[in-house]
Amino acid sequence: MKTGLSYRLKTKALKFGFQKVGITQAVPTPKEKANLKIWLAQGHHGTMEWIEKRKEKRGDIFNYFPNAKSIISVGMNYFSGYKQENIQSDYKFSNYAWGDDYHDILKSGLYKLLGWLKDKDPDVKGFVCVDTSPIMDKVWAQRAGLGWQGKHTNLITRDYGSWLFLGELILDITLDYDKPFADDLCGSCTACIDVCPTKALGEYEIYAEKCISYLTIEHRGQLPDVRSELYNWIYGCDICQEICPWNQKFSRKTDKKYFHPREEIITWTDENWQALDEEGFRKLFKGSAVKRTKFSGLSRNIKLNEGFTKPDV
Ligand code: B12
Ligand code: SF4
Ligand code: SF4
Repeated sequence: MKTGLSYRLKTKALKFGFQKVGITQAVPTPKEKANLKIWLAQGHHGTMEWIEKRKEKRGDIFNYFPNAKSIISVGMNYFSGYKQENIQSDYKFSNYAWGDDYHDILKSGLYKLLGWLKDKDPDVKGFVCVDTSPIMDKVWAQRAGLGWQGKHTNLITRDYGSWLFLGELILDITLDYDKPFADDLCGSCTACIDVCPTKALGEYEIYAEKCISYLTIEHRGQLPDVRSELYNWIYGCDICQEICPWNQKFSRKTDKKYFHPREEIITWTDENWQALDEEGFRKLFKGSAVKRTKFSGLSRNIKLNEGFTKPDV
């Protein structure tokens, strides 16, 4: 119904800066919960104890928000059009962190949406989630019809590829629901699995403990001598998404300048990165998601990659 609340919420979400939006019913997710538990039991979370600690919530939305009825799932395109080749340095830096912190940007749009709804019905209760809440963003996005989880495990959309951030507004009211995205458009392709230099991918499964993104961002403290395993990446890794035909064909440039690379990301040489100190780190990454590694994490990654010859991947 084009005049109903659900329709108006979706129109507002698009107006507040999201490119993709869908609504799904809050339901138990026993299959995903079971997969999560197996994945944890096999140790694929590495040292990310925070996933283990809140697994009951992550696997079952009602353990997080008992009155949940509906989930509005949103996606925001962050593809800036720049490529790794545009970066002066041999060090590689994941494109999702080139600009401003996506958590703040998506949350601001979702709070606007909640505010708009509360103006109509002050009794509505809602939770805004972006990445850090103990729920599975990709699972809800697929159920809300945004796209499918590719073999590299990221959510891919037909119209933007996978360069999208995900977020949710969980509500205690009933809405009209979209159809889940039922197709798996990976087909017989295995490009992401084949290209991953550390063999961190099975089909639709990630062994995070081997993933460069995990090693450079999430692993705290000293890394084993993984010089050759970081493949020059000093923050995150984009290899499996760069190779994906859906990104090669369907990425669309965002006009949002806050996702474009900060000037230093493009112009800095290896020597500039090697000379980065704590004060410089704080200035350069103010308002950026890179804060997560702290200075100690990023400088550890830079040191581990020193003198490493750029491989052909
Ligand atoms: C933990 C985490 C990581 C970990 C683990 C990655 C992962 N796939 O779980 C690490 C640090 C490695 C990571 C890396 C990245 N991340 Co991350 N991450 C998360 C986080 C916080 C939780 C994901 C989660 O629940 N993992 C648990 C595992 C079990 O889930 P899963 O891999 O999706 O597994 C499902 C299926 O694969 C399947 N499954 C699992 N095992 C098996 C086994 C078999 C045999 C089968 C058939 C199925 C199966 O069932 C699971 C449940 O449905 C989410 C935010 C959130 N709250 O959801 C962001 C999130 C997934 N990350 C995101 C991003 C952008 C990245 C990076 C691209 C960043 C970068 N450039 O470096 C990389 C991508 C690496 C990759 N190939 O996935 C985005 C992805 C957006 C999108 N379009 O999908 C999210 C959604 C954050 C956001 N809100 O935008 N991330
Ligand atoms: S992000 Fe890099 S290391 Fe991790 S699975 Fe993808 S290609 Fe492999
Ligand atoms: S590279 Fe191929 S298999 Fe991997 S996610 Fe993309 S389409 Fe799917």
